Amino acid sequence: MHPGAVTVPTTPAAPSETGPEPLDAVGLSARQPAAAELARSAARAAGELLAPPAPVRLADVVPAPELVTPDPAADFVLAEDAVIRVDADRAARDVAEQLAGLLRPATGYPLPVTDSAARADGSLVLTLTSMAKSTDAAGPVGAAGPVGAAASAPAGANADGTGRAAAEALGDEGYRLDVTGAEIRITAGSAAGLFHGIQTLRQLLPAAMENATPVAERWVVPGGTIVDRPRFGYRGAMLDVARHFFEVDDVLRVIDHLARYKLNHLHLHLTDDQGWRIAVDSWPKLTEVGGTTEVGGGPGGWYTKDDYRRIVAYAARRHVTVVPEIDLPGHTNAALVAYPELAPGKTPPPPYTGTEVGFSYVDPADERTYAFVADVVGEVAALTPGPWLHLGGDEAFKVPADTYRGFIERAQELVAATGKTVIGWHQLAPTGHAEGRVLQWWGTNGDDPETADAVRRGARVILSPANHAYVDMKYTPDTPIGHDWAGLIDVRRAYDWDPGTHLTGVPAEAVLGVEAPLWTETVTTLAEVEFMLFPRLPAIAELGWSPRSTHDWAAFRDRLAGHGPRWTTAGIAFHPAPEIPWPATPSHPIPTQRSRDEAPHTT
Ligand code: TNX
Repeated sequence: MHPGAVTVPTTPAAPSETGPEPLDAVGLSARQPAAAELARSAARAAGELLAPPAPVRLADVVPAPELVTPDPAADFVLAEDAVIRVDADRAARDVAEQLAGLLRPATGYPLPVTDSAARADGSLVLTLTSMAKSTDAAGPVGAAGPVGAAASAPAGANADGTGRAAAEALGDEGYRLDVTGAEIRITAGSAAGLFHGIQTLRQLLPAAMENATPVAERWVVPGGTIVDRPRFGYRGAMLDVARHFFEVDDVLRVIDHLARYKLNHLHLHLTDDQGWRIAVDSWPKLTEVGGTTEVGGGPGGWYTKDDYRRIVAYAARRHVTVVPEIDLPGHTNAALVAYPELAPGKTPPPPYTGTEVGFSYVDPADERTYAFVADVVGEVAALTPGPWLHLGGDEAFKVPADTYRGFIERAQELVAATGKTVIGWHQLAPTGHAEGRVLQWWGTNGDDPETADAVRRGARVILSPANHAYVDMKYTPDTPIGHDWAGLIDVRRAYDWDPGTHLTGVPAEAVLGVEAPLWTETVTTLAEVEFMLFPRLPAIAELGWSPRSTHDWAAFRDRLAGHGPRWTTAGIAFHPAPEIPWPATPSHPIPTQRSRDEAPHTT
């Protein structure tokens, strides 16, 4: 019996709690508890009965889970001697290690990760069970994920948490979380599902969990069951590292932010007029020359191949797939500065550090351009474990429509030859279909016959409507950074739309998912990146993950409010949007040992 149980123990305490006892005066064995031990157990149990409820409610998770069944009588309290038990499966074990890594800093507990076959008497147990064979983030996560209405049946229907059928109902990314007084158990059919499950668990612990060093806290998790899986297979954010360059460590931190909210794709906008950010061995001047500029005249920068490998590996461990974008044929001034032979007039343009768009393009009439495209997409594809390669295709204003079509169709073939699947901005729509291709919608009117037609020809769509999902837009007129060409986007505007019905003629089945792009013309530091992402990123994440039946602004607003103190504790910058009822003071003051012993728990 562990200290988190709420029933008075009727069986003797496990020997490991107190150590073996000698026979007492009347000859009772160590297995029969002495009066003092019984009294201790009873006091502990009474303490738990009187214990305050968990400060977080089981339903407070963002994105909203598919099915939540609270059991207030079954709260779990993490104790110092808890262990994390896990299947022998390598990928599941890695998730368990990551859970330990999340829990150890603030609790200061050792939380050893052990084999699930090993008995752990007297300890609290977190069990991660991968019932089906684990999959890796390197696989075609987005392509294979549940799409649109396909995921609408309630996962809880046959998810009994023990059988293969249950694992199958959870799909590629679903999980089941059972919290009882005795243990926390996360069950999934894949390592990705387990990973999403630990993100949920993290949110159910007190906000003090986000501390980087040990704090005194009652580490209570609300009792009950969550059965959860995503609505859409592709849930992402884009970081424009071309307008302003961001160092590898900044990108890794953004990946952590994605993972927290169960986003599974990071789209990197690697090239634009103002800078080329990914090393290409066969065209070295792309970075050596094209990488040294950025908006506003700063030094720029670029990723070596090892830098990029570090990013994709870090992402893969967090079940995030990196989508590299090489923007073509427009947005290419930096490449033209490096290689004037690619420019239409063969004369080098001046480096560009402004914020206009639409003036540059690689020469579609020169064969050398296609050798360039083949080399670049070949090298980038070889570095990228995920299934996607984003070709850009936006705002090539100076390229006539027919020429544009010919260029894109050849470029699509060159991508296909690398084994990757094309994603492109929705300007690709009028060009010929390529097997599996995906169009990323960034318009503002919800009605685009060309995109609807491309969908009829087999394309799928990622929704990034600029007037809802563009997190480079200002929140309010006085937001110090950001654009407003697509309007102001407060949290409600980011949240209140439906990817399943947003685009006329694009049914939910054709929607691969959602993405929040962050363009960085005005964004120069990690803190500014976070300020633009939070709290809008969790809003977009919820649209991508949660069943439509959970959509409710008032409920979202209240759930989101509890995340403010978490971000503050974790040192994440955010916009304290006035429409969110943030707790006035830290929602959960960190008690001293004394106040924990004497005062009721405040929330
Ligand atoms: C439009 S969206 C662009 C980008 C800009 C962005 C600024 C898209 C595909 N192209 O080049 O950075 O607006 O909001």
